[in-house]
Amino acid sequence: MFSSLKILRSTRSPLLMTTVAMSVLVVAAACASEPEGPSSSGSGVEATLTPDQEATVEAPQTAVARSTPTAAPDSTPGGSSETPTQPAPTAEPLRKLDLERVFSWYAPDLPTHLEQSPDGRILVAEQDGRLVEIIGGPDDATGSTRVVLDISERVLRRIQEEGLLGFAFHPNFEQNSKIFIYYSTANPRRSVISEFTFASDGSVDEGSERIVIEVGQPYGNHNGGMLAFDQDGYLYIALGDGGGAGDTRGNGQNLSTLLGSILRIDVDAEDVPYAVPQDNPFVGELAANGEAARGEIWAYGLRNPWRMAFDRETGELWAADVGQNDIEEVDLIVKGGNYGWNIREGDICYQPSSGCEEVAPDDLISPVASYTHRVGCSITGGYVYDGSRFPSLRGAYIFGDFCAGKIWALQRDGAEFAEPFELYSGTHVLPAFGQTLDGEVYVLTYSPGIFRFAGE
Ligand SMILES: [Ca+2]
Repeated sequence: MFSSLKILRSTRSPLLMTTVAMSVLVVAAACASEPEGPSSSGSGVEATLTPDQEATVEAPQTAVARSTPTAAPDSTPGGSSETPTQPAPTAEPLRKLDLERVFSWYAPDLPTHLEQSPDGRILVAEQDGRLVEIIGGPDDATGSTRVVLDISERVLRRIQEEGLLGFAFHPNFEQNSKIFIYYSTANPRRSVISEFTFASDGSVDEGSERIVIEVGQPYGNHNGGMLAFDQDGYLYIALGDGGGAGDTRGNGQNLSTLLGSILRIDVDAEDVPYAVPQDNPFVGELAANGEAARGEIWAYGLRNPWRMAFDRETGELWAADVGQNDIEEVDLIVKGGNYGWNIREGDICYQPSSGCEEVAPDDLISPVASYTHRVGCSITGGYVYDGSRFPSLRGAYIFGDFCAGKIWALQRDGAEFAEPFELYSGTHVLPAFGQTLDGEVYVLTYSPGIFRFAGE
């Protein structure tokens, strides 16, 4: 699969810079926005819904009976040598659910991530640069919060897609108290992934920062930002295409740049900030431009993977890739996979806008589910539900749309994916989800507050 890298013809052409009328909705972190930077049209804000689009309610156009993306024979998601087992199809039908507010005393300011540490503490990332611990249970009437880290001084959030965008606890957190954080910073504009260490008082020692990797960002949008560790202890980093609109620099298909990719690195290597696992797919390969491929890349052809997560049971990696003008997509990420951007948006041609098959590699991987901008504006990836409160959701991938306020469950039967089921439709702005150690899924909103499913 990886020895047959194709040399792609340059297909640069003047971009169709579709300007979509703004709605009243806030454009946020994950929204598909147009250039912010040298070639900016000035607004930095686009691709929200027009009022008539908002009024359109229809079932998402989905990928029914899609087959599982195939990887090289020696590859399994997460790098494990074991064959993932698929959860048995649930016998219980899905039903519409409500959302109920939890941790009611806490209204996170622009939340981007919620995760529970291996020792049981629930932390929320606030985009301006704070890491907040929630003290108290979800059903408690009162509780408190504690800012365990505030790096807002070093975090850049000039536009709404920048900021503190993700964190992950080291797999050996209980031994080493390490946490990894993704944030945007300036001069030059770049993404920083750093290791920090908790102090004995339970706060994060701001002075403990060890920079693991920095990635230059030509524009402020499309930063990805999710961090997650696989079952082998490697850190995965979601990066967008560098921003602007339409990926004019071709980063999505360029294996010699880290942009437009999901990386897999070893953060525990001795004497170096990080190491490249030698079983990564592009180690020693050449990019189409003749330059060395970046060995850090695990998968590519991504525009702005806004949230990714491992299935705790199978080890598979799910990602939601935000579309440009038309298609929002859910991808099952496999080793070496090329997810098509900017040749394709979803599984339709983007550049060239027709006949892209003629220039596309034959191994582009289609989304396992997708919907159009008639349904929403910007996908927000979630988690494979692994909790006990809603047995019917077990094994389903939960995701939503940032501005449409909809949440879906994507079920599968082995390699076949069902049409996503609309679990919830409301007015919440949905920047992110979170999952706790018990497998329950939480919904982060700007409403404000943190919610969970209710009402089954
Ligand atoms: Ca794609």
